[in-house]
Formats: sequence, C-alpha cells, structure tokens
Amino acid sequence: MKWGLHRFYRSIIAANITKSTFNITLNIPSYPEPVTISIPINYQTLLQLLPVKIIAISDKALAGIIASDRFWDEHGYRSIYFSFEVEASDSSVAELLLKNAVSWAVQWQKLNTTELLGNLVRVPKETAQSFRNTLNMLPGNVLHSSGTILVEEGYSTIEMYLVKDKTYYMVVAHPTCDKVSVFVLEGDAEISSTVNITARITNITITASSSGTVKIGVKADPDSSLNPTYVAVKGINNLPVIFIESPANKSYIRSTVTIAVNATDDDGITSMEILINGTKVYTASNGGNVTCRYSWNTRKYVDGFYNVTIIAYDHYTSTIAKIIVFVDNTPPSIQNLSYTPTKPTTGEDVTVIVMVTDAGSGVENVLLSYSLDGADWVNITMNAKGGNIYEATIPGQPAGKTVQFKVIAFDVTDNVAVSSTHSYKVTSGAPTFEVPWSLTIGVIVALIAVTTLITVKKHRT
Ligand SMILES: [Ca+2]
Ligand SMILES: [Ca+2]
Repeated sequence: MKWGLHRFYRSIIAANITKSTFNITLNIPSYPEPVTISIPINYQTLLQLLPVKIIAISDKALAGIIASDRFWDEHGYRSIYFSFEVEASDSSVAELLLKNAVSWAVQWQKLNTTELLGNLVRVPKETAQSFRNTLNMLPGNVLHSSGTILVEEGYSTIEMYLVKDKTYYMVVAHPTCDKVSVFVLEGDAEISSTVNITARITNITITASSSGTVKIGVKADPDSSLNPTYVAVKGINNLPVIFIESPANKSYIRSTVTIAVNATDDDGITSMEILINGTKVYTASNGGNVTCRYSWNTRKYVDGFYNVTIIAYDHYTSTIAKIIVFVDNTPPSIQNLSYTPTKPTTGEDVTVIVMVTDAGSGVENVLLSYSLDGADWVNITMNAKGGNIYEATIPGQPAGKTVQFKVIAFDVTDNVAVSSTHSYKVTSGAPTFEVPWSLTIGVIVALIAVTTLITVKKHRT
C-alpha cells in the first residue's frame, strides 16, 4: 500500500462531478502524470443512502473504524468495520471495542425519520420540510432540480441557461455537511449572496449579467467525503406561447396541408416539435426558430381523426398545444343514376335522380352538368331530397337535340367524384311505327315461304 489510503481519499474529495459522470484524478506513485478516470454513475441508488461514519482513524490513515446504520430501511442493519484484526489482539481495549460494537449493532431499529427529497435524496424529515419552506417563499418557478454528490475539493457542476438581469435562487439541502460554497465556473453571472437558512439548508442568489449558459460549481465543507445533496433553482420564467395558424381545430383536411405554427417566449424558444398521433414528424432545425411551416401530406395517412400536437421548449420547460383534424382524401360515391323520361320529346323536361354518399367528411355539393349538341357544359345544383338522394331537371329541348349529362359530387374537403356521361336524343313527338326485329324476320321468312310455294306450283303446272 505504498500508494496510501490517504492519497486515494484526497483523490475522492477532489473529484469533479457532473450530471452523470464522476471524474476522479489519481496521483499514482512513480507514474509521471496524474490519471483521470471518468466513471458514469447512477446516483439514484447512491443518493438514497446515508453515508457511513468514520468512528476513528489512525495518524497516517492506515487504519480506521467505520460504522454504518441503515436505520431507514425495513431490512436495515448496523455494522462496524475494523480495518485491522481487532480480534487478534489480547488487550482489554480490543475486547471492549468488540463488545461495544456488538452491543451497538444488536440495538438496530428502524427509524422513520428520513424521506427522499425530490424522490431522490435521503434527508432527515425536518431538513426536507425546511427545504420546502425556503423554496416556497422564493419568487418564480422551479427551473432546475437535481440530486448530486458534493466533495470537499472538487466541484459538482450544474449547467443552466440564465437570462440577463434576472435573479435566480439556488436552494441546497446538504444533510451530511455543515456548509456549501458555490462558484460561477463559466458564464456571465455573479453570486450575490449565500445564506445559511438552517444548519443543512443554504440559499444562494445568482444574478446574470448577460443571457447564456452558466456553469455553477458546488463544494462541501464536509463531515464525510461524499455528501448526497439536493439542489433546486427558482426564477421567474414565462411559459412559451404557441399560436397555431393552420389548420383550424376540428377542421376537415385533404391532400397536402401546411401546419403553420408560431411560438414566442421571453427567454427564447430553443426548439419546437410537431407530432401526429404521437409520432414526431418535425423538429425545428435550429434553436430559437419561432415559426415553422410543415407540409403534411395527408395522402400517406388513412382517412380519420388525427391529433396534431405542438411542443415548444424554452430553456427550462415546454408548452403543449393540441388540435384535432379529420383527414378525408376519398371522393364521394355516386350510385343509382337514373333519368325519366328516357326518350323525351320536344320540350319535355328530364328529371335526373342519383344517390350520393360520403363516408368521411360528408357530401357538400352535387351538380348536374349537361351539354347540348356538344356545346359548353352547363352546371345546375341538384336538390337534396333526403336519404342521400339528389334530384335536378334538364329543361325541355327541341327535337333533334342530343343531350349529354353527368353528375359531379364534392365532399366537405373538396374531393370530387364524376359519374360516367349519359345521353339522349330529343324526338319530335309524332307517333312512329317501329317494327320489332323478330317480327321483321318472321315477315321475311313468311315471304320466302310464299315465294317458294308459288315457284313450286308453277313448275308443276
Ligand atoms: Ca420562458
Ligand atoms: Ca370523402
């Protein structure tokens, strides 16, 4: 152990701790350079424990006695760790040490005197209460909260975006150390005051001189080498405001529509997202972009209701806005087209009847379009007769006119359906005699038979 526990201890208390990394620098004997190791760390478990206590330590820190009392845990215990072979000694002091250790350990009992502050850091209940009281009295909203570990020489760093001339309050609960000190490591801000609210709670006031990211370092004046700590920062922040220009809420849409959104914020929008039925389809490409226009091709989606969600983020929080729209890309269905009379005479009106339905947004308008002898098409609106039936009349025409017609139907989103083209020719109305084809054949057959009969008779005579 040439390296020495003491050296290792110094490395630990000089560690630098960020959100999820423990950076420890080791000075290894006879190695020319210090070695820095970054350890990804899951504080979640560590912060829920209270540190062990050093009961005694020898001069050169080569031997020590450590006690642990897991009194908050239902399955807790007490334990004493001797870093030397106390049982090998025959002195009465060693025997007393062992006896006292056993006697203390067996007296373990669960104590309901702690709670997890912010569901993260184990602190005595009164510390938690005093933390909440302090926080409640300060103006603004909680912009940041986290659990961390404080050491004596290294820094635990917290990064935050601060707005020029605004004041921020950082409340620290430090249940295992008496004092904390806070420094601005990077960025344009000042620590204006550090006040000990109670023995284990400190309130630090920070003022930003310009807007930007500030890195704040926190240190402990320790009772133990690793100090679980809970930090919350409060300041006045307005939520982002979202305005959805289009499409309108509860509207029917088709084809490609533009989702146009405008978002504003006092400290700037950092990003914006558009989600369709929970799936992200758009992310603002650069921070601070407050207007976005997303072309949504609804043809790639099946007809139906869709939730469109917009999320706008500022540096601390976000605002969510939602609209619901109905996608309908399917034209109406035109069925059972009929017209009467089918053989109109001079001046006789023709009534066209059709059934039009739309399973999506519904039928908006049905037109009857007709053309006389191939001239320009004329549109008339068909009347809804109920039960999806529409009716219109083509005015009577002179004999000889050929009338072509078709039905055009629109749904609410402007999808259009066109029927096949039908036609009829107007006749004069004079009675006409039409010989059925079967009758004509019968007459021809009869004539042939008669002619043949006459021919045969002539030959016989
Ligand atoms: Ca804001
Ligand atoms: Ca439709």
